[in-house]
Amino acid sequence: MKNLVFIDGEYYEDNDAKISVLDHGFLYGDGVFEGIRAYNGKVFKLQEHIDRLYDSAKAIILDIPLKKEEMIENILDCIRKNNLSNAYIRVIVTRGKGDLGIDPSSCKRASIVIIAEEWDALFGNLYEKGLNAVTVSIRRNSYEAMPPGIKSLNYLNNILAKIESKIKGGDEAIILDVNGNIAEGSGENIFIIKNGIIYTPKTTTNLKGITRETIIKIAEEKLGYTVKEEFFSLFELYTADEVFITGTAAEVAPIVSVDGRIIGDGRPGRITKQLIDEFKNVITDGTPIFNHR
Ligand code: PXG
Repeated sequence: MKNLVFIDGEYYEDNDAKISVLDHGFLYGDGVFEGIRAYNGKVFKLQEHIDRLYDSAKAIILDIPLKKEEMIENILDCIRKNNLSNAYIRVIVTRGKGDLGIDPSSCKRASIVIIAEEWDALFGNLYEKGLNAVTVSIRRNSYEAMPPGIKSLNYLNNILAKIESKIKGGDEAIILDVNGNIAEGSGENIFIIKNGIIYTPKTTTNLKGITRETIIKIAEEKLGYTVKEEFFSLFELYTADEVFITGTAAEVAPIVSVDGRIIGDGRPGRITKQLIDEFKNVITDGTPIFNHR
């Protein structure tokens, strides 16, 4: 069956779902997006994703021509139109159609695209045995150049990291910040565990991940672990007892080696597995796709 894509209030079959080449999202990557998942008929952390989308838009002075509640209704409607109960939902807001030239003042109205598809967890069969990660030479955009908290349509920084990780034979990239501390994966936040304490970098060098937030809450409130939000270096990463990454696409993925250094005993760690189990419990909670309100 063909997917139905929402563009500015209308639905199009995916082959016919098109945006103008004069849209500044296409011309300059001028826009913002979210990746959201639904599990068993419920959208996970929908309000949090919407809040982040509108915050990203605000940070780039982009007016989204829908109220948050309307956006939520359109997202739920798009999932229903595609008859999905497990879904990956991509919401894209572009600057809209304008003149050539970067000045967005010629773009009269932002365009909104919603795509809902089935899409399994990003790393396929790697969750059981864990990922081999590699660090890459490209650094995360500095906060001063482009705050990593803006989920913008310009993902070249992350794409270059992904390409380099594949060239180096890794399953995923680990990106350092401009100071040489660990920032995040190409589309995931990162955690390490040492002597029972969980560490993750502060969010000035990475996206304020919703899965990250969920895992911190599970770790602290449900399992009673100490979580420290602080920067750490390559040495701490290489010598960690456990490493894992988190994201909407990737969910929670254990890392079992970094640049050839075996992490722990080379298998997904005990605490990581505990967190994965608890994560599977909480994703059943969310905004119902049917019977909303
Ligand atoms: N860092 C970056 C750079 C991301 O892009 C995350 C961390 C994790 O954030 P969440 O809120 O998802 O826990 C992301 C999210 C994709 C895709 O299509 C990427 C993300 C999310 C969904 C889909 O590759 N990245």
